[in-house]
Amino acid sequence: MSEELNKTKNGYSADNITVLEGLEAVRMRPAMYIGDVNTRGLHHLVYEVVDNSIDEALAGYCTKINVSILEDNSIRVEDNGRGIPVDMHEKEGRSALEVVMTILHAGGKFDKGSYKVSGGLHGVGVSCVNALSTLMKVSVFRDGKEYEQEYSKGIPTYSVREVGDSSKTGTTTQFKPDGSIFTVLEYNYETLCTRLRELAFLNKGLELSITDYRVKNEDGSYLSERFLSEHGLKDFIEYLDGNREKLMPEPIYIEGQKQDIPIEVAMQYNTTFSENIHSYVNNINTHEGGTHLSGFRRGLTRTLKSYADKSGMLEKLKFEITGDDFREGLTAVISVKVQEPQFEGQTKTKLGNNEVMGAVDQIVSELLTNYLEENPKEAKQIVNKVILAATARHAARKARELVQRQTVLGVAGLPGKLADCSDADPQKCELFLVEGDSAGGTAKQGRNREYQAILPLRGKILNVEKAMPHRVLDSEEIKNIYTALGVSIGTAEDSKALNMEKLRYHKVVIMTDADVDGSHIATLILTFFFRYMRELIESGYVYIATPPLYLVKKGKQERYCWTEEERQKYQEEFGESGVSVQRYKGLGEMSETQLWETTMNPESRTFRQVDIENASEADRVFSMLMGDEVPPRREFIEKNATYANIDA
Ligand code: 0RA
Repeated sequence: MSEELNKTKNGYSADNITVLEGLEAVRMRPAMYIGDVNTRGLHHLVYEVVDNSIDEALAGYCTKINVSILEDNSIRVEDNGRGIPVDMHEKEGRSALEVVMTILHAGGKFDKGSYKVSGGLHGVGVSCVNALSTLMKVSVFRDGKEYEQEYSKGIPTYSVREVGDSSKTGTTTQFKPDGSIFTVLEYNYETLCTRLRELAFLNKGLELSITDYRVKNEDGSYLSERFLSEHGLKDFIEYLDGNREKLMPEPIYIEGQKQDIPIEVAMQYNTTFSENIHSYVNNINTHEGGTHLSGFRRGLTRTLKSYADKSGMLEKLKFEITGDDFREGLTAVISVKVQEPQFEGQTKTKLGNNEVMGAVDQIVSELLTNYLEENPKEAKQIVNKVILAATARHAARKARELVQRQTVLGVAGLPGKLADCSDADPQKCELFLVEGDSAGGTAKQGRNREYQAILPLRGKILNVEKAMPHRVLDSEEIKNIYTALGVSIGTAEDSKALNMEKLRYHKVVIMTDADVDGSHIATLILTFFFRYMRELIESGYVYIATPPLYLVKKGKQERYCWTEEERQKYQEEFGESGVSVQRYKGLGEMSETQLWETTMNPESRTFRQVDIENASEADRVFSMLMGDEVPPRREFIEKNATYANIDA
């Protein structure tokens, strides 16, 4: 027990007991505080610490934040802010620094009502990160001095001490996540880059950098990147839409303050058919939208509608224009900073504050009206785009009505190619989307027909990124997928609304060959789910099967291998002579028993669950993978391909 915790006569003061109980609670139920104890939670620790530095930047005192991944997967976050105060905290009877680092929700004690707006995972504060770290060290530079304190599992190992003189100001926090809590301890450089890049766009002028001390470049320097955005959300839009054909030379940019709420919006129309709106509150992505998003939609619809009416361009149109039509091919980012945000919804990512709706609506209406008046050429292009969208939607509705009528009349039924399972409980049932009829046949033989259904897909499905919505609905293979699932992919109001309660399988498994074509097909299917059935992914129902690449055999011994390294290892464990290696080029080369054992049997298979860690990045990557530009796609594939070596 540390000296700090033994300073009262009976060993513990009431305050200390509170601290211990707080830390204990976090360690007992970490997932309640940080979401989960897997990769996601591990990375959230970093975001939590960075958020504190972002707050200091929002207060106007910090311009640089640097994140380092150290060799042992410890994390160091440095900022050049004022430094966390180290003086005695009157009420708590200990250093303010120690209070911040050890007491749950301590953040608010300093900054309530002043400037603290940035996110945090659940606003739990850095003390949670501390509680979940075997080691944490904070160095504070202020008042011409350097101070420090260290902790183990959240408990100080010594009182705040002065280290020496220093002319700089700032805070440096270093921590090592606890291996007895987290299932994964390895940090992913790209994941952290994506969040830091996003933060740079959301906080223009703030410099964020990252260095990975585990990886050296060819010139001996460490892998590192620096993110600094001069134009904020405008740059964000350029980044997101880099691979799409734009309708106007520059994004529309709206910035201002209404009712003390800072509001920033950037938007751009492109020639695609999807709507990509990303909304943020205090730098947190509000996946479920909320009042700021509603305000934006209202302002946008009303302003464009009124402009289009006045322009006379709608006169020849024989049907009504709906809100959806104004958002087809629109990429937009909305960011608001709210003092006391109320988060609602299933994942607590829906803004509830009512006052924000009017504020965003007003500012969007005002500034967009100005833009349309000042840029008649762009304005006309937007209205034309809206008319095109309305026309396509009209056609799509007719196609959909036909499908629905067929369903009612029982004409459509389940797709003929579907080998369904016998159990009717969606929770138990799995649907395998299999590349090709031949592999489909093997899978049918190998499966457990009680709860595993097979739908063979003929080669490449339609690239939905490039097709009009009514063509998507009409495409044979896509129709097979959504009718097998039992859901329709749209209603007249919202082309993305799913009737999930009808979903027939709670595991939808993409099973393709382990080669370039196979991953292309998997990407096409994922793109379709992402654009038209996002809820399926968000609910955690989408999986990717991982068939093995090799079978290494010697006599009666057999090993399946999923990587090149595994193959080498087993070839050497088995000894070189008399070893045979079978390379599976496709699912069809496996016997039904092999396919069952390696890829389909719940006892032995490995599925990768698909999730959307970062919606804006997922959106960008899909537009790039499925778009027209070749160089960025090639670069992405070279960086991420697992199969490149064996197909070469
Ligand atoms: C409250 C007050 C003051 C600084 C901070 C918080 C602060 C916290 C963090 C966390 C990471 N980096 C930080 N930098 C600053 C300063 C009050 C003052 O100096 O008057």
